[in-house]
Amino acid sequence: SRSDRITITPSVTVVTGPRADAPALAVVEKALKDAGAQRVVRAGRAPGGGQLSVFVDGPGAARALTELGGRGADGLPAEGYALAVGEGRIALAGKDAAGTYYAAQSLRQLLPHTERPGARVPGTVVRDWPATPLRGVIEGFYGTPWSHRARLDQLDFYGAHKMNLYVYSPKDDAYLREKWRDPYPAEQLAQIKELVDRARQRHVEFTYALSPGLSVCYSSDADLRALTAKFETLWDIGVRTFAVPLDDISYTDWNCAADKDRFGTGGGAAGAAQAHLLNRVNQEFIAGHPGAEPLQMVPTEYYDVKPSPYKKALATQLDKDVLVEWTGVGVIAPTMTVAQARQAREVFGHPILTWDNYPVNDYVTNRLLLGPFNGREKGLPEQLAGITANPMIQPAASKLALYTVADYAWNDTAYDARTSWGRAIDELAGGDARTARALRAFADAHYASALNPQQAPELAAAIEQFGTDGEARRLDAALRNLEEAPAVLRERLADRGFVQDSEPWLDATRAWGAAARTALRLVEATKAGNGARAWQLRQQIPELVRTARSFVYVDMAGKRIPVLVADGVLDTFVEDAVAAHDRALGVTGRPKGSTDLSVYQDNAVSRMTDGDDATYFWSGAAPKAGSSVALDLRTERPLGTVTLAMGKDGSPDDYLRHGVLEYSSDGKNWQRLAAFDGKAEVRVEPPAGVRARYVRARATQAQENWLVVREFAVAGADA
Ligand code: LTM
Repeated sequence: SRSDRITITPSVTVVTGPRADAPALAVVEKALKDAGAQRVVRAGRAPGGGQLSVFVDGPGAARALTELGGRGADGLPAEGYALAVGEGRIALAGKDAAGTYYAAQSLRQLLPHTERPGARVPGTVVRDWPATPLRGVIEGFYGTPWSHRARLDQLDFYGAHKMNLYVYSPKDDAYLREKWRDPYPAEQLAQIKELVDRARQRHVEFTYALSPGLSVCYSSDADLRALTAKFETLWDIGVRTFAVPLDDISYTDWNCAADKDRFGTGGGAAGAAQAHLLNRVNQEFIAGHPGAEPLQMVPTEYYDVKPSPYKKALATQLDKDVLVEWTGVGVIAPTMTVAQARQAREVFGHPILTWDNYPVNDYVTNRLLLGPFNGREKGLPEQLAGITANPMIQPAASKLALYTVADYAWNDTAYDARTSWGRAIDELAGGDARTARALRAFADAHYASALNPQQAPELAAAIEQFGTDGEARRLDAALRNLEEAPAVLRERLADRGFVQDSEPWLDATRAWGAAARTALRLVEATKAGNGARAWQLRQQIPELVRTARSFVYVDMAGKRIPVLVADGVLDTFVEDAVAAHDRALGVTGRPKGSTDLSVYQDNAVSRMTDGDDATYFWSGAAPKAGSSVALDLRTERPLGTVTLAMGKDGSPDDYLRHGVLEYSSDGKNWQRLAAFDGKAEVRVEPPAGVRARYVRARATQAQENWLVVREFAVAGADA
């Protein structure tokens, strides 16, 4: 918005207003030094003489902002800021202290990284403010809680990305749940204080969340006193925001006779009992502590917007100023819409803070979730008191996704998931192109989740392109980049936490890269009719795949969990290469399954063709009319009996309620074989003479239940 440039001079003067935010000043001064300034001094006024002057808040900044074609911070929403660069000056002003801090963070992003003075910076004028008041992270997962060091690092990261909330709620910290009544050992309290202090320096609100639901009596005076006494110890070390999460407890285990006498049983009673306790906390603790922020709570029914006696009790009986957390529709919500958020506000009757379960991976500990925050409708932040994201067990590896969450929460209108993801990668790579290329390949191979149904989109596109143009060199370059990415990251990535977090996935990525490159050579040798070479490569593949599948994540219980890398893409590519070689040898091979439905956890579509009735494909969403699962028999042949075995123990209703079986020679034009309705086990004998390469089961109506397919088979197809 300005055509001039400024120069970072060797000496820079920072002119501050009387109440300029100290953390903001520290960010400004460090950013100037990182941009080549050798001396940064504070003074009451600008010295002139060609030296760069930086005005932070106060009348100097207001004047400079006006002169540079901008406006001051007056009239902006809370935490907004104005920033201008031009005519040998930089000026920044915040609506409040946090606003000034965010102006400083934006300036830091604008300035280059260089050791020498003289860098030129393009002029600009910015007015900026957040889309929603609360933006942050809830450490709310099951599994190994983050380390103290990792938490300090996270708080720095949140401040740098304009996130202002951190909720301390790890499920496996006993002092927060099982031992909620017990006071902290002094050492642990001292560490929490260090977090509270660091959070304050980063303009992050440290929220202390105590979860008494496993053993509390909501009507008990003694339990109220235990809860508020624990809060009091946290208040004394500087905590000003408190939460009472009541998720993941059940009404049926609610074992308090006094509560039953007073409130009865069931959802409505639980809502009333919880409202009773929370109102007392609100009135007797929060209201009695001037400076405390509004109380937050997580309801027991946090995952939908369906009216219920429980929600009605909360809506009508819980104090109106309590913030209610909500995960969207579904515990892991693939999408979140403005209409749903409005419904949530209505049905819970309170301001809503989302507890967005992304990129949390405690339910898929075999995966890293490195894709962007996705599927959240623009306009959502306006409906909300704020957005908090539940991260992965791996703190540093969560930063890619959290960067994008911060981006969305600050400015959803301008948010583009892929662009933000690319920026997150560049930032973490510290501007080093080689590291960025490696990190992008690695993150692409760990992209899929409920929010990002497509696995490894860039690698999948490269494989598809190879299928079209047969350019093996190009695909080999992509696979080599993936294979080498772990070594590059281990050597060059500045964020060592990321490397540490990703260890087994780095090992597995290198190994899958090697397996896929061998598979590519096998494809080429098969195509070239070089039987001896193909046979030699083919023999290497089982061991390469075994190695790739051998790397494990060890959870806090010591369980060894094999990790996944670009599953459905790399494994399929290797399987296809082997199948093509089989065909060249005149062997048909196992049919290949596919689907247009997303996959729940690691219940991959390949499990419906593995010949094992105990494993299954499980969709990650309910089939719509037209959704299908399909088999590629790999060659056209007479069709034997078709078996479609759906549903499973524990989920007997997860089957296609109304569907048709169809067959095709080319995968495009389909003929009907049979219709089926209302049964999980389907067996069809095709008329004699029917030949096909493809068979599919297609839903003819939308349904509520998800789909489990244990086995989908055509007799005689598994040669
Ligand atoms: O989502 C909520 C409110 N509670 C738990 C979380 O602690 C857990 O991390 C996520 C993901 O598994 N699911 C929950 O239900």
